[in-house]
Amino acid sequence: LRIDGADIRLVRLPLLTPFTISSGTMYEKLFPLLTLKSGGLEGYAEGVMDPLPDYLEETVAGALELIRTVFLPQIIGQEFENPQALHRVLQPWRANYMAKATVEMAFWDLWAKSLGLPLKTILGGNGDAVDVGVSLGIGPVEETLERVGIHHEQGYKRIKLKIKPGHDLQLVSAVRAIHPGIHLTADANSAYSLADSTLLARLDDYDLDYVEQPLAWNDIHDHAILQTRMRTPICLDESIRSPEDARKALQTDAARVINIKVGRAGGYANSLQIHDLSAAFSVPVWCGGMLESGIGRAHNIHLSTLPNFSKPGDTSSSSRYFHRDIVEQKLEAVSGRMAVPTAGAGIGVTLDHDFLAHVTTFSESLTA
Ligand code: OSB
Ligand code: MG
Repeated sequence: LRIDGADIRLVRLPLLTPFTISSGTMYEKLFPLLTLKSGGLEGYAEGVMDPLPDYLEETVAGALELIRTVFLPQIIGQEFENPQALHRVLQPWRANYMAKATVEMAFWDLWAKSLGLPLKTILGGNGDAVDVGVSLGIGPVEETLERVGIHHEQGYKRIKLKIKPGHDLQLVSAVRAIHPGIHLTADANSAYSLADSTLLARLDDYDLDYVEQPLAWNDIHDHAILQTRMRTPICLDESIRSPEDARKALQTDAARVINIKVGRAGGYANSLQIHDLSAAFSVPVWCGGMLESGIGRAHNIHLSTLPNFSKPGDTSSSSRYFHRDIVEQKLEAVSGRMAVPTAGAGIGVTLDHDFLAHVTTFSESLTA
């Protein structure tokens, strides 16, 4: 499959409500949107990096520059037999997993379309819908309790609470008191250190499915120590970006659950390996999210159909975040299930070009 050209856009989508995690607040979703072209076909993907290096170290500005000036010139006009061949070209560059993922994911969509198959099929997945939960940003406890009630009522399969120092045990205990039976988790986005072990171990009283990324974004070692001090399973998100990261975490019991975000982990080649390696260690995985638009959500849903994605993902209804999305299909959960999009082959969604033009702040086309 020859890559004839590409469109790279910068898209700015307003968020319906600000989203706060331990490291900061997002007021809008700014992301690079990539189209790779071959013949009459187009493959799509979006980058999940933030404008500022607050979740991980990549940034929108840095990634956009790297994709435009290094990655795309390297692959446009070139022939790739399959996505692994493209992966081998990008893999030698150090880190920059989110920028690499953007390019690789768009190629997987393009390749699936060239074969006339849904993306899930070439990834090795099955089924027409996946289980999903919601991720609730940091806010007043009363308001969070109300939102938990609404989403539980809607049938979401798991509620994830964002926590940070000073906004943790009291919140989790208040939610658990009202909802003794629900699947509940907490995500700290790296807000704690080993010095907080005693506090973190008190989460054991609330029967969480897991606690997500309590310690540093680039740590594995301290998570292994923390796991010896608490019963609640530790789930790693930020720390797992490659199969090597996953192996080290699995071997040392630093992760009893892994959150796979294909956009964080360098793309599907890495994500599939992390998925398989976790399965070999009997460690379940689930599909995280980064408040993606419909393009990234469609990718996430297809990935979630793989067999070891045995816990609910974070791909909740698009309408929770955006008043209008850039894809023509409605990606809405029904009773905690998200249907796999099927509008054509590949990721199964199509761009709403009218709306996209309104929210595009930069656009460039490259050809061979
Ligand atoms: O850690 O999973 C995270 C959003 C932005 C940055 C980091 C995270 C999140 C979420 C939201 O939890 C998941 C979603 O609804 O897309
Ligand atoms: Mg997380």
